[in-house]
Amino acid sequence: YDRQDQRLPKQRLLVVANRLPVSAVRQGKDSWQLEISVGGLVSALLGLKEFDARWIGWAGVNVPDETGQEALTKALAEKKCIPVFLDEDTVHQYYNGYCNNIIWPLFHYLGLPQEDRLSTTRSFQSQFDAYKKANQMFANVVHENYEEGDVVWCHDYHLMFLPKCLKEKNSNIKVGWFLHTPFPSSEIHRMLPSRRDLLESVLAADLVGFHTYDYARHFVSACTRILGLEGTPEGVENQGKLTRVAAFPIGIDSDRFIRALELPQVQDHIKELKERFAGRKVMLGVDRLDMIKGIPQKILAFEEFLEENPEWRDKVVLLQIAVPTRTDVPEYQKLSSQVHEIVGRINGRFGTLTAVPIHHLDRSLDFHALCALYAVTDVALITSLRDGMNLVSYEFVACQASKKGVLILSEFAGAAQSLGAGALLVNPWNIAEVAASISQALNMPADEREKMHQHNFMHVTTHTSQEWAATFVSELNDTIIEAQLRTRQVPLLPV
Ligand code: ADQ
Repeated sequence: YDRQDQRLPKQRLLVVANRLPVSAVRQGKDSWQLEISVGGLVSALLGLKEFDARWIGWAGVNVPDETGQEALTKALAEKKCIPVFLDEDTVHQYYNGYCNNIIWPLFHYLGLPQEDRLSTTRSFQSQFDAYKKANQMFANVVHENYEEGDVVWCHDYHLMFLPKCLKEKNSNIKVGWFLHTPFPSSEIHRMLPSRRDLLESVLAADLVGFHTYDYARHFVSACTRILGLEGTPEGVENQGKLTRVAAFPIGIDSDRFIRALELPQVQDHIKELKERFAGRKVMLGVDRLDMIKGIPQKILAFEEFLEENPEWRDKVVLLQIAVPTRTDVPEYQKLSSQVHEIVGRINGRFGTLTAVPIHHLDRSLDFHALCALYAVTDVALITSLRDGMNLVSYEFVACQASKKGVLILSEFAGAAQSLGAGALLVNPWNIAEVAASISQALNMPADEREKMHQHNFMHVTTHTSQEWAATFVSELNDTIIEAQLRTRQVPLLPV
């Protein structure tokens, strides 16, 4: 299949992710408003233009009645989206419970929930049952929409049970699974009571992908240590079946950002921001409000920097844009109040009647406003405690062609492996080190900034989300052809 050859039909792709790229808001009995969701997965999958792609996922809303379901299905069809309807209890146990309270923190090295241990063990099982049930519901919708030859691409930790559900019903379906979070060291993964089931199910896929080589290696070690299987340079071998395991570092649609900077409304916005912050260096953080993003640690490091460098106090501003997510989970509510409290304290301590050192916004910005902010930034501060990749670092670099600002990046973000040589890498837990990096970044000579920027810009513009998706799908097709050749024992070359 040659993607360049326009005469060939585009490859049909069923992209399955927990959430659709749009969220649905009910307007009436049978009318719906669709809003684009914010998040790394949505941004990344904008790179699927080369494919005839359909999305399958949950629309983020409970729709118990048939009239509502029919109307929503129709509205979503226009966006090539197909809904999976999950009831409230399943969402609570599967999504809030097993996905967000168990797998997400564990895969980011934040451990398992510890309070009320005995009841957690019991509820753990019911949450896992709900997880399997939800995955089966996704599988049912895939089967209903599947056409022969389709590639099914399953995304993320919510759907680790899906490859098995798909293959059980139809072993010929081409199934790929990609993880957007880190895959932790096998020593961490083995804490999961359901560790075997999840690994075995993922192995039912033909191709398993991760952002970095390290995550892929951790996955293979988990399979060898926990399942006793054999790891090979290609992947994992299970009873004669090879599951390919490889690294596919994600990227962004860099052209979209570069082009946006030329738009008059973005230029106006840039002008406004420059006037607003004239005479001050701009530091920027853009994150979903999540404990993995290390927002409190970042703000404390900024405080330490201001404490130690009084000459900078009225010459620098930190803009922290933190879009709230998972707002019904108590830990996230706690995090939000913690961040507000620290910001209030620092602004009280170092602010003046006319200026404050930190502007903290807890909301989502539209694409053009975000591009303008990236473009006026002098230093981007990304201090994730763990992060699968981190696309904000890529977006910042794409918008910095004229400013050539500095990227301070956590060594625990997957992006540190691709942008590390063009960034100041930090351990986000080491507040003093982050504070020192802020000082180094603000004082960095122009030629050094230029060199670091060029390195990153080259990477971001050549490793795009389009390239990422095309490589994954083409590798999946190749894997299947190789497997067919192997099992039918067809000689590769005529003898
Ligand atoms: P996320 O944890 O969501 O993604 P990230 O990769 O940084 O993290 O992507 C966030 C996306 O949301 C970016 O495109 C950013 O522009 C957007 N965004 C964040 N805050 C915003 C705001 N306030 N307003 C508007 N837009 C905002 C997960 C993993 C990551 C991995 C991605 C993709 O956790 O590690 O890089 O998936 O695989």
